[in-house]
Amino acid sequence: MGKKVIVLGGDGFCGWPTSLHLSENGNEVVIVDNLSRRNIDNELETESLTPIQPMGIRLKTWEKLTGNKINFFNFDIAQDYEQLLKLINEFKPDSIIHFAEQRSAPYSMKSSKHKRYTVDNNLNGTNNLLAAVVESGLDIHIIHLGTMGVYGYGTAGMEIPEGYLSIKLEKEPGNIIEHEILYPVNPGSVYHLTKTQDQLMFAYYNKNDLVRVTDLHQGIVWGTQTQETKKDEKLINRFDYDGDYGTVLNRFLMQAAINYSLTVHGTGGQTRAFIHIQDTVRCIDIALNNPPKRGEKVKIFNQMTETHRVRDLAKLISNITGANIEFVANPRKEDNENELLVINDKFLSHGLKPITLVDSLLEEVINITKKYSHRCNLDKIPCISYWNNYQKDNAEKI
Ligand code: NAD
Ligand code: USQ
Repeated sequence: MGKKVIVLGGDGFCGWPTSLHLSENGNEVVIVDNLSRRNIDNELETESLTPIQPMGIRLKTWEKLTGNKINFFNFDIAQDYEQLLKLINEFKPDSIIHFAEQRSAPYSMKSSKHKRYTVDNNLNGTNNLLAAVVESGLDIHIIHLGTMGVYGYGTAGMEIPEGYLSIKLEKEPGNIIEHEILYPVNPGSVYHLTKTQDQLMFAYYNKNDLVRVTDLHQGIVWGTQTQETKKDEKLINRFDYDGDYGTVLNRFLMQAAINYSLTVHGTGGQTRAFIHIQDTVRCIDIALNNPPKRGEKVKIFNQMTETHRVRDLAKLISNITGANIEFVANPRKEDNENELLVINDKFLSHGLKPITLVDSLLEEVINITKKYSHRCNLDKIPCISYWNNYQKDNAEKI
């Protein structure tokens, strides 16, 4: 049976295709978004490579195609607590899916203004949501989009578990005590720092108020379209390629399409976790239909399907497209090389059949990056947000 779902951040890259997927599957969907992501594009003087439509056109197109109505509310969940509470009290959702955060690591590192905005927006938004769910008295399942980055990107020397780590401590000789703790956090940017703090808020409200929470530790999302966004060009999803919001794989695909050298940071030895946008929406559907019980601790899933080293990704794309590879100074403070092994058994055990990079790369290049390459502004490609003055000076020397 369909559920009543509020999607916070439903105009964004992950939120929009998720809203359509859940609507297609018979759920009653309401979107909340303050359009801050579109305003940030105005601030940065860039825009999505794909021609995304205003919310009104997106929703009318969807209703015309499917007969399904999605209601939209434009307000700020970090500032407009009363409006959020009123919506929850009136709509009485079964679930709330929380995408509504500032999600770019480089944007969060641009200046103290951007650091403060990211912290204010992300932490207030998450706390407002949790406080409103408690104040409503309703037993609502919150699904949050967290990040693999909470674990940090050092070499753990072990497989990264799904959220929790079992530890044994020798209190005194022969007396071993066992605990299960949240995996120790190690954020790499102010943005990632907010996600580590989100985790604590979920753990606290879950313990104190028995709020049911699923936290999805997602890897880097690549690709653009899903089965639903492909139905009409007016439903097209956003594609960020600029130096702040473009993520590495989508940037490389776009760069290959316009014969721009692939911008590998440093040695390209950073290993990261990835997932296709179509699998993101499937995973959220699985999470929606497998909620934790009341009183159960926060359910954490690693939402990723494969890991790759950045320079290997560049080589793969270069082999397919003939693109040149350029090793540029790394604007970030991060390990040059790291190993990454991740457990993702929970989604696989629920039947997820991952879309792999090798199978779908070419489709993305032909149908998206080549098709819309005329919309690309070359000046917006370089990453010019530096993690600290050392990274900046170092980049300027090269
Ligand atoms: P996005 O910026 O495209 O979408 C976020 C949406 O939330 C935007 O439409 C924005 O306008 C809205 N929003 C932000 N703050 C808000 C507020 N205070 N009130 C109301 N609306 C607000 O980002 P995305 O790529 O869709 O990411 C969604 C979530 O998934 C984020 O929390 C992000 O941390 C997480 N995530 C994304 C990726 C990725 O590769 N894109 C990977 C892992 C995790
Ligand atoms: N990189 C390059 N060249 C580029 C761009 C990036 O080499 O042109 C490198 C970066 O230095 C980094 C890696 O690629 O080592 C990943 O960078 P990214 O921008 O693709 O991803 P990241 O900053 O980690 O953030 C993205 C999303 C964020 C999400 C995160 C998941 O923006 O919302 O939380 O992926 S994860 O990486 O698993 O933490």
